[in-house]
Amino acid sequence: MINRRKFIQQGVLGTVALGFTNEIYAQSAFNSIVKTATKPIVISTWDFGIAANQAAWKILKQNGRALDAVEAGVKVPEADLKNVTVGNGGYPDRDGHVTLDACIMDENGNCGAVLAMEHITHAISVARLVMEKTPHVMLAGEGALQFALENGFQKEDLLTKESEKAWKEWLKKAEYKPIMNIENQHFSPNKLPGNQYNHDTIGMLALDSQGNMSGACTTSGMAFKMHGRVGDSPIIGAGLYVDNEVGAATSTGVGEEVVRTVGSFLVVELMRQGYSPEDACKKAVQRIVKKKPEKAKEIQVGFLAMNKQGQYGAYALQQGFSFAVCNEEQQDLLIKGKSIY
Ligand code: SD4
Repeated sequence: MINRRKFIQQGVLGTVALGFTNEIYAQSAFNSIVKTATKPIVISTWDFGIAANQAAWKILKQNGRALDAVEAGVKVPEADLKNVTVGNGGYPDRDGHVTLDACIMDENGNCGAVLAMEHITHAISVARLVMEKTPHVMLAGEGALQFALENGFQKEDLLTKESEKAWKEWLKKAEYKPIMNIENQHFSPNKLPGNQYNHDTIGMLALDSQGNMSGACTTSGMAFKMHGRVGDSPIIGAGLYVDNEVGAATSTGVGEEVVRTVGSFLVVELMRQGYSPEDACKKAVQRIVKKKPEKAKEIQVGFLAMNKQGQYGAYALQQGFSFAVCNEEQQDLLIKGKSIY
């Protein structure tokens, strides 16, 4: 009760200090109080987030650390051979190499990433080791693989028969030209009817019972991309950002546009200004539309965010974005993200 009163007072002071209308701040303060009760909580992008959240939940429900939860969670789609957009079995680049991008960030602002790394299923675990065992934040390509092998990971062939077949089909007509947004146009494994768009990077955000937040993001990136292409997913601030004082955000979709707007950092900074997670995601999506109105109609970008109180939200450019939520009350909630178009 003491905490609750204190929070409301801070909310009112915040209203004055930040210059927001009472209505906006009162609304978010109210929601925040309600959501505080849901801690611990984990959320993640797309339908496959449900299974990933379950793995994270096993750790969170035993009062485990959010960092351990997000790593365990995203390892599920990384290991799923049927998933052609994350980890082992992901579609290759135009030269037939499966190259993985991943990053992780903890409650203390520590972070690690691997870029365009080949031959290791659990890119997220290598990213975590970069964070914990090196003085660096990012390792790329051969260097990332070398580091993984030095730390006990085994070299694997990540190109499945199915992915190889899809790549060879693509080569027949594509003239070796990568297509932006290709998941939507030709090869989405979960192709949606009508004008709905789909992408499939997993971004996961967790708030643990200690009140600490962490996030993880992992992908095989855009299918049939140029060799060496890196998207938003392993870039701290673009594909993922965590600020334990404010909240966390992650992204999915055409990474180039997310990098251009430093999307996840933008979402967290908007939450710092007092926007709810959903409104912060919407503002970030609107920024992309404003900068490139023509392009924005053609591509998908989605943001997912959670604030320090466990309040969450998402927004996408196009229809079709979904995210999964897991806490004590609801184990496998799937929410359809709102969208601009
Ligand atoms: C990227 N954002 O590499 C990632 C992957 C993605 O559909 O979501 N692709 O741009």
